[in-house]
Amino acid sequence: MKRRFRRIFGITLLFLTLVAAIGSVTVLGQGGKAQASELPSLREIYQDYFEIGAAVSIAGWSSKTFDRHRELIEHHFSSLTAENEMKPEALQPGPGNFRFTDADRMVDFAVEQGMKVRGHTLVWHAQTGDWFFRDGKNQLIYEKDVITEADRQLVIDRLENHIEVVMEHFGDKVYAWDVVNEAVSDGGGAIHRPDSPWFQILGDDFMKIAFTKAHEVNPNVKLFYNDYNPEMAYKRGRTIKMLEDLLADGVPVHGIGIQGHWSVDGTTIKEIEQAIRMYADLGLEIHITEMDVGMEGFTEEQQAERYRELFQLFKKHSDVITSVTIWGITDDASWRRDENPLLFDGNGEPKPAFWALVDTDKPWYVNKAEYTNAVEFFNSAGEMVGALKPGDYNLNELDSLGFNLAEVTGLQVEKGHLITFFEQEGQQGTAWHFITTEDFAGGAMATQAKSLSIASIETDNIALNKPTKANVLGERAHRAVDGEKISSWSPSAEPPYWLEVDLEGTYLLSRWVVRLHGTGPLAGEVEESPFNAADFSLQISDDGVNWQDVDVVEGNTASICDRDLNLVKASYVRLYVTRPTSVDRNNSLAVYEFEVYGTVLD
Ligand code: 9MR
Repeated sequence: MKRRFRRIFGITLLFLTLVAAIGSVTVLGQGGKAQASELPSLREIYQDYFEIGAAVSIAGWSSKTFDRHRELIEHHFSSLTAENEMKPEALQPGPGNFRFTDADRMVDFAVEQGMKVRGHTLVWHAQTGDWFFRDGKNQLIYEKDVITEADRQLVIDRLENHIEVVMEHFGDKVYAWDVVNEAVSDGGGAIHRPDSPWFQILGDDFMKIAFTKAHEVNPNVKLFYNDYNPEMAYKRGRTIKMLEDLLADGVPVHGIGIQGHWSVDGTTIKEIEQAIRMYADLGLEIHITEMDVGMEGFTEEQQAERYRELFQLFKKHSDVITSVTIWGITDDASWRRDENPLLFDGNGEPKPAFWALVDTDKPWYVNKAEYTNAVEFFNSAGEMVGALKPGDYNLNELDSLGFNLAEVTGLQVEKGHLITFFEQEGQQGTAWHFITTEDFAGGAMATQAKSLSIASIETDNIALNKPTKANVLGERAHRAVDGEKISSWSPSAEPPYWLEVDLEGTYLLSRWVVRLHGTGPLAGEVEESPFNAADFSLQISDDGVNWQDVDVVEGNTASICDRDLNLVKASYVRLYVTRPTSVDRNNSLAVYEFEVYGTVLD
């Protein structure tokens, strides 16, 4: 069959020279770069859920994303935070020496664009001039053996004055302030971090003083306590205790800012969700204030998946999460630039992570293809000469072509998509499918195809309840495809063991999952176990006789093995296990479920 594809596709592209630049045929300029305003707008997508914000840098000494990426900022965000320009060091570098120029530029722009502004931050141990903490003799008060009442009062006056001048300057243009940033300790028994000069001089009173003053200056403004890791079990007990005490004391704290400097793995969704519930139970509003997801050796696709699951969580809790801010615009200007943690690359181009947020119900590549292209056509020089979005096309309707398909020698199909050429118009008759350029020789379709369609691939579990065979314990093999995660196929003899599924049709396979020993009730549903199958492979066949490996797993200990496939065609699949556990001489295999995802071809 594959050989026939090749022959047919030798003529396909000649035929496609008739395709016209109407409907969703896109003709792209050099490099195929899209304007920011042509992308779906995150601001519109999230308007019914929460404010979607970005941190921008404005000042000459910083990365100036505010000026460099104005179009992206306008298009995607409904809220802005100054990455550095509203910190004490920037606004009041010396006593009474207030500098608002940089921050004002951003605030004026936000007002013009109908955006909200989060103020960051009034009181912090970092990026704060040490003049705040010096006495009349220029001595650092927190280094003194004895801190007098006069010392304390001096620092309180400076704190209150800073809050007053800054909040009065911005007025209601700043609707929420991070009043205090990062006050909670990372370890030890104490609640407050010991290295904060505010704490060293004023003890925990500084929190109450700051929030009370801020509320007095502008009662319209929402007042936040902002920190890193307050969602994590190690830190949230202390954070909750601190906030509970403040609230019990009548201190006007309205919300918690969870910074959200995350990575692709690490803090689980469950842990974050628990924290969201706990803070909401205190009656606090929740802002995600500084989100970024470092890649740290993971792929852009994995990063996109993580952004997707985090935003799914935020949407689920959008009754209490009222704002989500991404800490920067482009990777090159991020404070974590080595980890490329943001939605746009250094050229301002959207990454998979951006596409993941466009619709969190779908994988990023499906979103991307719907808005840009699912198939790109290349000439022999490797230049893109045109592109098509998902849809159905009758070839003879597409005249006045914007690009010449006669010169097309290759195509690139977006992950999770399939281009199918049909013998007849209206997507009828014999069909020929492509998923990679590998099989695509160009040209040969001209005499045969009259229509084409481009679609994203459904991913049903196509092994579910299909006929099974196995070399050992065959009468129980069906338990691995019955959709029940408590029944298993559990051969215990001499490996190799194999279990075969007749798919009863021809499919393109995109993913396979095996739920092993550790997923079972007896093992206690653990994530890892040496009793999980160690070495095994997925094999495919056209006839149930001749088999070939398409994916090989070695040294596995995970309880769930979940792997993507580079779309392969098969009518039969087989799980082939050569090492049933990682434990010497233990040959007991347990497969609770063997799932294969794909789309029907015939
Ligand atoms: O992103 C900010 C970076 O440009 C500054 O150099 C740095 C200085 O401390 O502060 C960064 O922003 C921090 C934020 O204000 C508070 N939470 C942690 C952020 C990342 O360090």
